[in-house]
Amino acid sequence: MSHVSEATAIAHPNIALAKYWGKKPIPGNYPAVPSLSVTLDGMMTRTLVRFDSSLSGDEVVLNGEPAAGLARGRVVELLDRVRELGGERRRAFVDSINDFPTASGLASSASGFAALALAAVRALPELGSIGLEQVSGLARQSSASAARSLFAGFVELEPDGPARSIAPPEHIDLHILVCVVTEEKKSIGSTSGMQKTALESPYFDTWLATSPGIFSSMKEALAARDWEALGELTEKSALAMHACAMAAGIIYVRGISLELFSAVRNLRANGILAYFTADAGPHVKVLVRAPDVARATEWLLRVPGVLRVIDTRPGKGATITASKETR
Ligand code: 2P0
Repeated sequence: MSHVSEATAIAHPNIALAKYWGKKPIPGNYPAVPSLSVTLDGMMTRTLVRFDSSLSGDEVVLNGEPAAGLARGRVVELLDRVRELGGERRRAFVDSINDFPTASGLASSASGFAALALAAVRALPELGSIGLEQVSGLARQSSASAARSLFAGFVELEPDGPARSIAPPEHIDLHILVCVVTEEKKSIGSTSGMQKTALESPYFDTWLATSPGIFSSMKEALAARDWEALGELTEKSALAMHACAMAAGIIYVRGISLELFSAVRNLRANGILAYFTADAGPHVKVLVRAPDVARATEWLLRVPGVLRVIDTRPGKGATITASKETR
C-alpha cells in the first residue's frame, strides 16, 4: 500500500505598488530593494501537491499540460527544499491551474509559487509547526514576489526581512482594474530581465539608491490613507522601474500600454483620481476608488486593443482548501 499525503492551496497574485526589481548578489533570491504590494482577490491559482511513495519521479501538470524543462525544474527545486526541511523522500504529483493568463506580467509566478509552497508544506504532517513566514521564505527563494502572496491586503517585503502584511484589505478604498491587452506570454522573464538590468542599465545604481525612499514615502501615504500620494508614488515607482530596465534593452510595455498610461492621466484631468502601474509585461493596472470603477472601466475599454478589464480588490492571503493522508 502506498503512502500518500496531499494538500490543496489557493493563492492570489499581487501587484507591487512599490516595485521589486533586482536581486542581492548573494544566494537565496533576496530582493535588492524593498517592495510594497497588494494581494488581489479577483484572480487565483489553485495547486494540489500529493506526495506519493509509489511515484519514481515528480510529476508536474501546469494548466492541464504536463510541464517539462525550466517550468518543471523550478517546481521540483521548491519541492526539494520542502523535502529537505521535512526529511521527506517521496516524490510528488503537482497539479496547478490559474484562472488568468500565465507568464504575461499578471504575477502568475507570485500566486503559483505561493500556492505551491503552502500546499507542499501542509501536505507533510511533519512540517505542521512551520508558520506562514517560513512558507513565505520558501516561496521567495523561487520567486521573490511570491513571498508577498502568502499574506492578505497590503504587504511589504524588505531585502532582509520576511514578507508581512502591513494593512488589511479594507484599510483603504481601492480597486485595481487589470487591463488585459494580450493573451501571449511575455518575451523576457522577470529573472533574466532583472539580471540584464543590473548588468547593463546605466540607471541601475540610481534605482537601488532611490527605491527605498519611494517605498518609505508610500508606507506613510498608505498609513495616512493619502490616496493622491499613494497613486503618485505608484506611478513613480513603475516608471522608474521601466525606465531603468528599458535602458538595458528590456522593454515590457507596448504601444497599447502607453496609450493606457495616457488614458489614465486623461481620467485624472477629467476629475477621476486614477493611477497606473505596469509590471513585467504589457498589461496596465489602474488604481481607482469604488465610486469611480464603472466610469473608469468604460473609459479604459474604449482604448483600442484592450481585451478586457478585470476588477480586483485587495484580498486574502494564501489558504489551504483541503488536505488528507492515507497509508
Ligand atoms: C514586483 N515584479 O515587485 C516586480 C515588479 C515584476 C515587476 O516581482 O526572479 O517573478 O522570480 O524573483 O518575483 C516579478 O518578478 O521574479 C516581479 P523572481 P518575480 O512585483
